[in-house]
This record gives sequence, C-alpha cells and structure tokens, in this order.
Amino acid sequence: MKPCLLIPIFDHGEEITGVVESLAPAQLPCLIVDDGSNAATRAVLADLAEQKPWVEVHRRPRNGGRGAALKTGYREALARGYSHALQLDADGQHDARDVPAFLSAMREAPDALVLGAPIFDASAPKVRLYGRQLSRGLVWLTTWSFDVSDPLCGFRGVPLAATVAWLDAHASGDHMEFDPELVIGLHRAGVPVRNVPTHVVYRPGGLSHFDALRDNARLTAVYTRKLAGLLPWAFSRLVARTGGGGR
Ligand SMILES: Nc1nc2c(ncn2[C@@H]2O[C@H](COP(=O)(O)OP(=O)(O)OP(=O)(O)O)[C@@H](O)[C@H]2O)c(=O)[nH]1
Ligand SMILES: [Mg+2]
Repeated sequence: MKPCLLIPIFDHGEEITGVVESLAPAQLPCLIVDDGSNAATRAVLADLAEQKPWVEVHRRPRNGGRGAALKTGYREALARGYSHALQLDADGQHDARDVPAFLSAMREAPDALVLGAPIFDASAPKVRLYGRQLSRGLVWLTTWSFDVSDPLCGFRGVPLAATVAWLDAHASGDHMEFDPELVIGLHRAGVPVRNVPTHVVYRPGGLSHFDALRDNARLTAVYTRKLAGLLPWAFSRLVARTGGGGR
C-alpha cells in the first residue's frame, strides 16, 4: 500500500494550517485540492506548500463542488502512483489522531473502502444528526445491508484504482451527494467496506458549505435514484449467486 493524504478545500483558509500540522506525525505526502478558494485561502495554501515539502496543492481554477474536487483528487493521486487516499476535511472537524487506525484498517483490507463512523458530541447540530440518521437508513436500504455505518463522513480511506475505475464507468454528482453516491456505487461494485469509529466535532463559528436546501435535495435525488435501481440490481445479484443459468 502506498497511501497519501487528501484534503478537498473550499475557503477553509483559517482552519487548514492547523489541520495540516496535526497530520505531520503521519509522515505521509499530502495532496490538497483547492477548489477555487478565495484569495485569503489561496495565500495560506501557498505558504503551506512552500514551508512543508510533503504538502502539494492542486488548484482547480473555479469552484466545482466537493464531489468535483474529490474526483480530481482521486485521479491526481492515482496519477502520482499512490494506491490509496486517506481523505479528511479541511475544516478541522476530523481527529488526525485517528489516522493510524484508518491506515491499519486500510493495510488489513487493501481492497476495502474504509469509512469513518462518526462519534458526535454535544456540539453537533440536532438537525444534522437527524438528517444523517436518515441517510444511514437509506443507504442500508440501497445496499441491502448494514455494511455502511455512515455514508457521509469525509474521513475515509479510498482504494484509488477501484474508485477511479468506478468513476470512469459511472456518472456521479459534483457536490455533497458525491460521498454517499461513491459509497453505494463501490459497494454495488463489490468493494468491501470497513468502518472506523472516529470523533467528529462542530467547532463554534465553523464555516459550513452544506446548503440545507440544495444539498438535501441532491442527496434525496441520489437516494431516490439508487432505490429505484435496487430491484434490477438485487435481481442481477440473485442471478449471479445462483449461477445465472449459464454454464
Ligand atoms: N473542494 C471543495 N471542497 C468543498 C466544497 N464545499 C465543501 N468543501 C470541503 O469539504 C469539506 C466539508 O465541507 P463542509 O462545508 O464542512 O461540509 P460538511 O462537513 O458536510 O458540513 P458540516 O457537517 O456542516 O460541517 C471541507 O474540507 C470543505 O472545504 C466545494 O465546493 N469544493
Ligand atoms: Mg464540515
């Protein structure tokens, strides 16, 4: 396994330095995908890349959305020869002390998608927790399993070859809906899933790009599409399991 760290960022210039510094003990190269951030964030990123030889910033000229940035990141990481991306958010919500736990899960199951199973404290807004619970239930339904503990957590270990192969073969969303879409897609493609418990915090005054209206609508559209596709998928699995009548 040859992993790198991957951070998609949009305008989280105030938080990113702390996040990058907390990752130093991992001693891994870190690819940051700047998705058309503002000038202040760009300046912080330029400083980081200059001061830390293990940090590289890949800039997208215009903001394309979290999913678009992650897709760029997976392709860029694979092109640089990495086998896995250990991705986390730029806003300081994820706990870098759990990096070793993710890496050991990734090493134990190099084929697997390793998902953060978030443990929230009192800082988490109730409305986000309810939305999350709904997402979990819908993903259990669409994958017809309890394999996925949480489809939305941005702290995850991604097997790059399988992921880029899936991206090449399937259309997917460019915004927040991409995270569960990839999870469902890889699960259906037979990629095993592992879940690693990790503490996630909501910092007071933290900047969130989650747009309750637009992102929830996009998530609903993904789940509706995937649920509609469940029957043919379940049928094809059944046929595959029973040998499909072929020789
Ligand atoms: N590249 C890119 N990254 C984004 C975009 N929107 C959000 N991000 C990044 O994705 C991560 C999560 O974004 P947040 O805005 O915190 O969204 P969230 O974590 O789903 O929402 P909260 O639960 O409210 O924090 C951060 O690293 C952001 O910088 C975007 O349009 N482009
Ligand atoms: Mg966040």
